[in-house]
Amino acid sequence: MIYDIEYETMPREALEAIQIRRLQTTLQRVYTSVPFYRNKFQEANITPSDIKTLADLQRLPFTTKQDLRDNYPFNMFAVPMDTVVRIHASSGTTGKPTVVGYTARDVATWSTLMARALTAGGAGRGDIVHNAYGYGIFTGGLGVHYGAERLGASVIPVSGGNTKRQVVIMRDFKPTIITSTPSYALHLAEAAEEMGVGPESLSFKFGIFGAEPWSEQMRREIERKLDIKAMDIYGLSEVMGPGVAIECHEARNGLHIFEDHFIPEIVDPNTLEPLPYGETGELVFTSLTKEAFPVIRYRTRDITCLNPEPCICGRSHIRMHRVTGRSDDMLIIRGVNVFPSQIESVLMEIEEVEPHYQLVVDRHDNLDVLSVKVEVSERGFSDEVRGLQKLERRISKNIKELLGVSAEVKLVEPKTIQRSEGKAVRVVDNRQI
Ligand code: DLL
Repeated sequence: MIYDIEYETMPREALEAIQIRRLQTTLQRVYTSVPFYRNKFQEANITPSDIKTLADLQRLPFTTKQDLRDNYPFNMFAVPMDTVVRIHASSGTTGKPTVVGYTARDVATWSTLMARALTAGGAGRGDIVHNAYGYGIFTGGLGVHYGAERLGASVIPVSGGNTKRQVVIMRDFKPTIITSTPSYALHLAEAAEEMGVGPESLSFKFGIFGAEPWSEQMRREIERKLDIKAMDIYGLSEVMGPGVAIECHEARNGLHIFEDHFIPEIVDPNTLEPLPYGETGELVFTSLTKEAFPVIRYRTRDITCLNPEPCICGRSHIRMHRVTGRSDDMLIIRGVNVFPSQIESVLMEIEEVEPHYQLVVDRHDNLDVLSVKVEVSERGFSDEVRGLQKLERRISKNIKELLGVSAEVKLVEPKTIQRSEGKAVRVVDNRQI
């Protein structure tokens, strides 16, 4: 099934005609309404009317996460606040998260694109969607929710956590579609097994998983444990939220990017030169229909490649390979985006510790576990054990409050964290995904 047959199967030429028209409208919008973009364009000596073809897009400057932070909270908005009906923010950042806004029309567009995505992932009217993405300032919960309602499915807004209750709901309400991060899906499957609720007592047909990297092996494990077909869904708050791209359940070979709303490019993350189809590099997006928060050549930092080959499902939209990594050091811990520098800034506020630390990420029972090893200063070290435990708890609480992730803090003796001659090894990621 294809939700929006006209747009999703549109021949290339017609699609590109729509893209250039929408791109020009977007450029006019940001040029007149967002000082940041106007200044950037002026520095590059470009006005929106210079962009006449899609190839001209490459003349425009890039936008980075730092640019969004510099314009915190609302200076990137292209509409007056009284037309903004929703605000989300990127998960888990200190002081300055990246804040995104939506007009009523943006929410409607997002819902439609999510309805498209859920359809591509196997859902339809009459399905019951167990939506275990977190509800709140994270875009996952509400994004999927609105899309499922738009589709005419029934949504269970179960959100993340309270796993045992989720298993009871899964058994009793008989949901047919599950949406969550892939790691939480596995955790749920195992919790169900422990409670004696095997796949034969469940009714899931399809699962639509994303918000963090996962592998083909993980897909097979989830499929086996829940007896479903699992699809990969991609998105990011800055570009919209979930529903920027999704695998179709027919081919499950690359994620279709909804190109009538977003133009993807792949660039070399070091030189920023555009790369041809098939080559792996950093994914860059320009939005074509967003009103409140348009983005021009936004550097996602996600590493992937594009495949323009036609797909057996009939959709004409280009496919991106699953995301294989990042061109920065961002970690995703239980769906929360965390930069090591943010943990560092929490540690630096604490007098009794040294700026020598290491983050260790493991996966236990399919849930990410973050430990922070940090050296106590000589002065702090002479403290008694109880004092040290108290300090660990205090640091852990600060990390939770500022970043939204739980971390087990381990204080270690001065000078025990290995020094490096080059870049310090700040992160040890033991997750096998
Ligand atoms: O994670 C939006 C989302 C919600 C996508 C639910 C899919 C499902 P952010 O919190 O802004 O938004 O995080 C965006 O998460 O740049 C990627 O690094 C990563 N990411 C998202 N989807 C995938 C995926 C949401 N399918 C960041 N595979 C992105 C790998 C993903 N990484």
